[in-house]
Amino acid sequence: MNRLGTGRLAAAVVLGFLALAGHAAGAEPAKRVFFVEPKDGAEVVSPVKVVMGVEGMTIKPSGGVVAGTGHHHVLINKGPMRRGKVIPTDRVHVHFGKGQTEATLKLAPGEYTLTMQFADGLHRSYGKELAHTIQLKVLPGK
Ligand SMILES: [Cu+2]
Repeated sequence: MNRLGTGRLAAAVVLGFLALAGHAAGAEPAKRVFFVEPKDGAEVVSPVKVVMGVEGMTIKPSGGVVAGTGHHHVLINKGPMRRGKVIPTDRVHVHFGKGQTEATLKLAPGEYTLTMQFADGLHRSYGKELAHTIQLKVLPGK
């Protein structure tokens, strides 16, 4: 009946300290955008989940222009757009003007070049410094 000293530990609560130092320490963080998913060279099936990352800039829905902010775009079978150029809206220039960082793209099977392009509130490209291009192979679905 003795259950003494069973060594049952109180739940160890680990406090996670959020490392916000990057912004507070004064070091200008490198500005970049990047595909979190899919990875360069990935082979996927449609619909393709896309996760878009950004560092050194703040996501803001389209509308007014605020320095240091913008929203993501995915350009299908295109490279980066020249800085200042307005990104068209059509089937191959997809805007995420609500500030989305995730999306699904319906793509027919084949090989693709996908470019993430960050742009300001008036959809004006930030240029190749804030772009990331990957290759993707979409395989036939089940
Ligand atoms: Cu846009």
